[in-house]
This record gives sequence, structure tokens and C-alpha cells, in this order.
Amino acid sequence: MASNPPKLKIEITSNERLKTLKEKFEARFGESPLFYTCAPGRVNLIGEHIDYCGYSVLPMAIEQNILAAVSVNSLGTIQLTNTNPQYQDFKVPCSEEIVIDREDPKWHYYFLCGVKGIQEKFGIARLAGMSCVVDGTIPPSSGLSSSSALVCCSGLLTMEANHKSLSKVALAEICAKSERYIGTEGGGMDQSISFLAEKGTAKLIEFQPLRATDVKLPEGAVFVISNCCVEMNKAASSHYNIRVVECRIATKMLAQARGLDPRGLLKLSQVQTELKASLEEMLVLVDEVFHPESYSREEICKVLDITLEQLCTELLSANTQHVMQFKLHQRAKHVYGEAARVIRFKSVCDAGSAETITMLGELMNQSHASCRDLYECSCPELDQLVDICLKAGAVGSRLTGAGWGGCAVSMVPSEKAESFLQAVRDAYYSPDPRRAAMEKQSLFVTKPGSGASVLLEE
Ligand code: ADP
Ligand code: NG1
Repeated sequence: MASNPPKLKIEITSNERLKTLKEKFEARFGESPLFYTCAPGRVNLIGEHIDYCGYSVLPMAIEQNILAAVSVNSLGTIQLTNTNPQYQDFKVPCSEEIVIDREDPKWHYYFLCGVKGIQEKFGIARLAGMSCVVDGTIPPSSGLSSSSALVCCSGLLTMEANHKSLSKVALAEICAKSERYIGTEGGGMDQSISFLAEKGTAKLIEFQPLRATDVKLPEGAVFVISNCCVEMNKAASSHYNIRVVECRIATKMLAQARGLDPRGLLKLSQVQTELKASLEEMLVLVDEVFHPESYSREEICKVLDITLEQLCTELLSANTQHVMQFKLHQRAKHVYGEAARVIRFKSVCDAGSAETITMLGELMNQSHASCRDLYECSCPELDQLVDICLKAGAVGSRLTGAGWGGCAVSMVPSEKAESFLQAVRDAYYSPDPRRAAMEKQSLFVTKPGSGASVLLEE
């Protein structure tokens, strides 16, 4: 498990995308790339919004990735170009401190998150100058982790360019931490699967300590991703961090209600550990402790015996200072319920019976209902798409990733895959010209792909 990301020798001319990237690099920088790095996006099969609560998740890497061509320059600058003209060129001298502007999450700041993570890990006073051309195929802001793939790709190339070496686990942890510089308090699932993924298998990702276990998906079903074509940029909105904060407050309130010291407890999983309770017992406790109505700041302060100032500085984050109402019952209920579904999903896969596909489908449907109704992280278009997928023959369908837009993942019996794709096309994409134009990159079958790697020209 402590292995490093693979270094693969590759014949560039046999791969169209790499060949084009190499040509663009040469046209832009007047030299050939020294090496390439790539890091995949992911689809989370089950376990949504629970990684930052300390619970295990069950994603797999997808084929779509972020790929970068890199050379080390003697100019002492980091200079970036993107093959997509929507993302502007960027340049910074290595002598300057790396600053990440949370107020304006431009693409190069995600790149710099990866650079900063490696710089801090090794205490590098002066980074090597790097020239990079970045090329991405993951639909952005759609729940398939384009941002983390970019951070992981940049972390890996910075490590390589500065002649350092780290295990995949260490890289995943560094990139998870450093992506938080952009302002979202992510849990680490995306960076973990981007480094730890292996072709042909989904992974159960567990935290503290970080580890990944193979999960063999059932034969006889395929996983299909469909994008509802509503984008949601996590760093430019506060939806995501509001949920993180609600879970943090719920942690403190549950701890307080059961006579534990809430200081030092930040994640819902920690309360469970302290109480030595099962997830089922935690669900009962949530019903006992929380009322279903929203909590005001005043009520929270009173229960926790803290001042409004402490609430703002110790529990709220920079972009959640404006929040007045907190839904604690619903959020905690989702988290403990979803954590239990992940465990069941893995055991159903491991057991492999005639009922496997039906049982997994049922868990996926419950997960979507919980995300929609308790966690309120879906949106009307995504709910409509999930309904269409179920009517089109999926056994299970749910939003994947952060939500509020983006993609659904559906499990479809293999023999129904073609008719499923056609039915979803007809019902969701074809009637709307904007969606129809996006269909090719928005509706596709996906298989578990490999993790991040360094590519060297043969
Ligand atoms: P996701 O759910 O895909 O991680 P986010 O909203 O968190 O979505 O991050 C999307 C951001 O990541 C984009 O706005 C952009 O800044 C960056 N990004 C994604 N893909 C690329 C790419 N191919 N090149 C450059 N930046 C990218
Ligand atoms: P995406 O889908 O990449 O926005 C986000 C978080 C994950 C996880 C999921 C919800 C980041 C980088 N990613 O994923 O850690 O919490 O939402 O399950 O913040």
C-alpha cells in the first residue's frame, strides 16, 4: 500500500491526445516536454457527503482525467497554459510566495494548491521552474472531481520536477489538505481515489488511517454517468461548506447531549467512536437529541454554552458567516444513514448472490432520496434525470459528488444498456438543444479506471 505512483513508459505517437499535447507544448515553449502526469476524475457509487464526517466512501476512477505536459525551466517561473482557451495563461516567479485567492477560484489556483502542498511537505525554499500545458477531459463542476484531478496532477508533477518521492497515500493526503486552500472543506475522497484507484475495481476508501480496499462490482451490470447539465462550482458558492458546518455543529450538540466533552470533537464519526455505538444507535440518538425545525444561532450558542463570537470563529468558516439557520436533525440523519449504506453496499458486493444487483440498486435509490430530502444537495434537474434513468431501466440511480447540479450514476443491467442510453437520450437530452449539444460528453458508460501516474516518452 505504501507504493509510489507508477512511472509508465509510453510511445507518444501511438496516443492521439498525448501527441497533440506534445505538439502544443513545443509550439508554446519551444522545447519538448520532459515528462507528463495524469490524474483521473472519479464517480462515487455510494457514500455522499460523509467523507468530511470521517466515514468511508465507495468511488471508482473514471477514464476522464487531467493530463499535463511538463518541462523544468531555468527561468525560475511556473508558467501554465491550458489547451482549453477558456482557461487563461498564468505565470508566477518561484521566488514569490504562493498565494491562493479564495474569493476568485480561477483554474490556476487549483494548480497552485498542488504546488503549495508539495512545497510545504518538503519545505522547499525555491521550487524548480516549471513549464506546463494542461489538458482536461472531465466535465467541470459536475460532481466528477475535475478540481481534485487538477490538484493531484499538479501535486504529482511538482514532486517529480523537484526530484522528490512520495507514496500514493502521502500524495493523496497532501493534495486533500492543499485543495482546502481554495476554501472548500473537502473530506479527501477525491484525491484518495485519484491516487489509489486501480483498473477494474471500485474501492472502499477509509480514513484515519487512509486506506483503499478493492470492491468487486457485480458482473451483469454497467454503471452509466449522466450529467444534468447544471454546473455548480463548489468554491464559488457556500452550499458545500454550509453542510460541513452543520455537521460540525451537530457533532458538538450530540456530544454535549450525551455528556461528552465537545471540545476536540469535530466529526460525526468521532461521536460514534466515543459512544461506542452502532450506526443504528446513532440514528436513534439523532431522533432523540434534535428537533426537526432549523436551529438558530442563539439556540446553538445556548445549548453549547458558547458566545456568538465563538460560534463564528470556531465553528463557522469564512464563507458561512452569513448563515442564520442550521438543519441539524436532517443532516446528521443523512450522514449516519449513508455511512450504514456504504457498509451494506460493500458486503452485498462481497457476498455476490443472485440478488446483488437488486440490493445494490435499492441502496443507491435510498442514498439519492436521503441526499434529496435530508441533505438537500440535489436540484430539480438532477431529480428529473434520476427519475428518467429509473424509468429507462436502471436498477438504481443517484446523484454523485457534491450535487446541486452535475451528474447522476445509474446501475443498469448489461443487456439493457443500449435501450437505457436511448431512452435517457430521448427523454432528457434530445428535447433541449443545449443539452443535446452536450450529450456526447454527458451520457456514457464507465468502468473502474487506474490512478494517477507519471508518463515518460519511450
Ligand atoms: P468538480 O466537482 O468537477 O471538482 P469544482 O467546481 O469543484 O468541480 O471545480 C471546477 C473547477 O476546476 C473549474 O472551475 C476550473 O477552475 C477547474 N478545472 C476543471 N477542469 C479543468 C481543466 N480541464 N483545466 C483547468 N481547470 C479545470
Ligand atoms: P465533488 O464532487 O468533486 O465536488 C465534493 C468533495 C468530496 C465529497 C463530495 C460529496 C472536494 C474536493 N470534494 O466532491 O470530498 O465530500 O463532494 O460526497 O471538496
